[in-house]
Amino acid sequence: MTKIVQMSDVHLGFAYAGLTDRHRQQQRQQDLWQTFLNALAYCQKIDAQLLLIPGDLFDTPNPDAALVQDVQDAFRKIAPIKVVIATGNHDFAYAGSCWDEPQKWPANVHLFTGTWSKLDFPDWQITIWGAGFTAPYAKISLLKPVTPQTNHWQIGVLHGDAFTPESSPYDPLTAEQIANSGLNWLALGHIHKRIQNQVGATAYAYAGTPEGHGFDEQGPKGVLVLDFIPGQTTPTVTFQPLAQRQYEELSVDLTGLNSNSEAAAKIETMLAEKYGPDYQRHLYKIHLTGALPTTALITEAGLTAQLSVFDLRLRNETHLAIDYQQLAQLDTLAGNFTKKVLAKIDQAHNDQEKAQAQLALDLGLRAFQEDLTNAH
Ligand SMILES: [Mn+2]
Repeated sequence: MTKIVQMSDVHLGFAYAGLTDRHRQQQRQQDLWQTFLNALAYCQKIDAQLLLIPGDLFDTPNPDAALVQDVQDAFRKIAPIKVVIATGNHDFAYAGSCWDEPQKWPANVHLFTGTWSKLDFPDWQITIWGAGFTAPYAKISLLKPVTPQTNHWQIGVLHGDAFTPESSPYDPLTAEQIANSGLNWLALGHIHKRIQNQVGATAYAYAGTPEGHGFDEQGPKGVLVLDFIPGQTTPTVTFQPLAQRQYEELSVDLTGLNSNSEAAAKIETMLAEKYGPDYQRHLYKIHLTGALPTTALITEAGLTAQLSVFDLRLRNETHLAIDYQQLAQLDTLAGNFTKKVLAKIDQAHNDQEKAQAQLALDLGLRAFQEDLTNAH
């Protein structure tokens, strides 16, 4: 049996500029590097023969020279594990790029930096095929069909877009093309989400990024372990989580709660239930929903101060527990104000306008606290 690890879209050198706090930004850069090293250590731990990296190992086509050297050293240390890299749209190969100095890459590393070609591993009954980006775009597909062989694995390593091939400038790969590729397995990079599929006799997967880069890359992240078992036509695939931290987005209903400490307690309980006792290490975007009592004193700053998590973004979508329609009938300042703003909410052109008007209504009504008490 041959054991292969598939990892893609690491984007080493990514700056995490979305985090404004410098320390958190640095921590995330360390996390990314640590996950890369952990993935290599994991290959050793499970005795993998090969590590496939289908593109975007680096975040840019001209990564820092020191980073490139560190990556080369890290790969050298895991020999005799073979590392097979295909360049992607972010780290495409060009004359003078880091890929262009083969003598600097350790002997256990093989690079696909141009047109479709192959690499034979006769002892393992494996041929690895691949191609690499040589520019930010590859409008014509880089994949070429190969001849299937019995008792021999044909494996492809490629950066490309199998999801919107009709319009993609990133090595478009149609289902038909993959089905006719003659490959048993196609290791793909480009989509940062973990996706596994099969068309015809060819199975393929995006491992997704091993460490998220932002809230558009949520949930557990890691690598794929591929077990090529004699007698099977496609490998057995297992997901191995490796990310240091996760990006998570959720809604918490604060209906009836009165204080920051009550709200924080409810959120903490929910996070511990969903993400385990280690929940504090993750990054959260939390939508606060529900109907708050008009007497509630819950503030974004106060709640943030009481919630100890690595990164927190709160979205206030709560409203006051008031019968707005009933209030709008009253000929009072609060009643007339409510009537006017309800009309604005009604006429809002989009959700954002609607949310803004709702917020204005609730802020205004808090100012009319006394009238509200009379109205109930
Ligand atoms: Mn990528």
